[in-house]
Amino acid sequence: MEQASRVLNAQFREKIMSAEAAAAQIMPGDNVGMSGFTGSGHPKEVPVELARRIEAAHARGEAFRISVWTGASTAPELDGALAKVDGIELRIPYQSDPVCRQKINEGTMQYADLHLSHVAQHVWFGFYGKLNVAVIEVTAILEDGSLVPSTAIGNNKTWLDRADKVILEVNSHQSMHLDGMHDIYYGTQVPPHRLPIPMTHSDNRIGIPYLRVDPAKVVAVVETHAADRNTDFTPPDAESEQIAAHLVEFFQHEVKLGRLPRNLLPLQSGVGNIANAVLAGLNKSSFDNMTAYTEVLQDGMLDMIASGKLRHASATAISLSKAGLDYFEKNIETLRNRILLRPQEMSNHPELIRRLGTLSMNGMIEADIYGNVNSTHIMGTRIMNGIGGSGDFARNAYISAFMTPSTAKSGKISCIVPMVSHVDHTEHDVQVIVTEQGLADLRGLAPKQRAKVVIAKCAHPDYRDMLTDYYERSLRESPGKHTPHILTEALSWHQRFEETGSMRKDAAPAKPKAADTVVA
Ligand code: 0RQ
Repeated sequence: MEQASRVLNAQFREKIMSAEAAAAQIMPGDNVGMSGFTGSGHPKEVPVELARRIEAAHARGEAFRISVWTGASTAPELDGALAKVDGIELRIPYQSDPVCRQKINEGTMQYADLHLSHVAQHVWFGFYGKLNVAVIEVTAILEDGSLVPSTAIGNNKTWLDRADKVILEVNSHQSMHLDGMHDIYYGTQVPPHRLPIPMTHSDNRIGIPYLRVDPAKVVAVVETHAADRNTDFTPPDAESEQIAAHLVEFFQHEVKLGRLPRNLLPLQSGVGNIANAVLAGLNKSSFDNMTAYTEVLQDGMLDMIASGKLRHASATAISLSKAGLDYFEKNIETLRNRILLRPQEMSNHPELIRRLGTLSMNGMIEADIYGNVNSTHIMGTRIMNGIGGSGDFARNAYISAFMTPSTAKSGKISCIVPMVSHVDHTEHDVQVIVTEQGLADLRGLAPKQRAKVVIAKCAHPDYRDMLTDYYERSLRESPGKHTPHILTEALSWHQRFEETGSMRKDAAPAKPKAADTVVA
């Protein structure tokens, strides 16, 4: 069906062209700032055409790679398409695409894994060089040239302000109901001119509903009609339900002690199935009138709004399943005053997270007995996704919790280890660790006290004795008794997994691969 054009401004209408013609404006070596955050609001056509162009250039033997800056993760038609043709030189600040991950881990793509709150300000400071082009999806361009943002804001404000050239994708698939649900704050300054951000509650509006752009910089407007990634969530399994139950019980306990208000404090929830299960658990709990100050609004939060448990949610992106999107469209009149989308420099701002006092709940890959957390690297060297916003929240939250099942890969990996193989969140930023086994409240505990609680509450029974044995021998043999370790053994569990496919002590050694055979 022919869609009515959403480019309502005459000056912008003159710049409408094909995605192919727009992609031709991007040059080898360019730094390109694209929209997109956790599979929503990313440009749908220009990156695909750019990938074709890059592929053709490579076939002619010409070098053509760009650096891709976004809000967070995108989708196969952006990260996937560009990575597949080896078109990305450097990727910042977060990704979760399988092809990207493969290229990064095989060493053919550079990836700088950044705190999401750092990105906009570092670009303003000039730390990453010049931003040559911005490619931004919007929902509509209004008569006066204002841009109605899409399902994700991410770093779009900064890209539009800083880029030399701007390409706009106007996606008529995005709901016009989004108009009015955004809050773009234009008051940020660079030091020494910074002022306090005028927000005291998570539902405060402090900006305007529209993005703005200097029309002189806009080199192309492309009309698209395509859906976001809209990934379906698997229903909560027993393990994630247990994790959720431990957290709900912990919050109830904190309320009883008067350390949390009855409606809690603004919730921040990470991405993925466990995070959704925790939200489902909160939705079934006795808590009411809750709020959220988070990055991504997933189905779990929508369900909480629908049930009336969540009064208001502030985020930078809406990332829903198809069913969630359907619900969003049908119930927009109720939802519109309960959701506010902000730039990620606001959703992840340390000043605001600290002031509002969020309850932060993020996934992790592993934690060690002293409470250090690895969120990003498999066996210490292979990137999974990235730190995303977890560090912004962990360091500044009222309470920072990290959660994981106690084991991975059918029990062959313990997610509680003697020493993490990569550190994203240090012991200083981790107050609570939760697995299906239980919850370790580490607040105010010294390292040796922490180790005992983490092993007792969080480790899987199959690994508890091994951890206790390691800890007790460390206590005897470690030269320092503050954070005891046997350094030659601290990472041996990971090494054993690499060699045998299991962290268990009784694991049979793997057969040597042909390439590993030593020829005398
Ligand atoms: O592997 O994909 O091969 O099945 O890691 O693990 O259990 O499905 O967990 O989807 O909740 O993701 C930390 C990655 C957890 C996520 C992480 C293997 C496991 C599986 C995924 P398969 P699960 P989740 C706000 C906050 C950082 C960013 C963040 C993440 C795969 O939460 O990216 O928090 N966090 N942002 O089998 C080896 C271990 C393992 C392991 C799990 N110990 N060793 N493999 N796996 N534990 C949002 C944003 O910032 C945008």
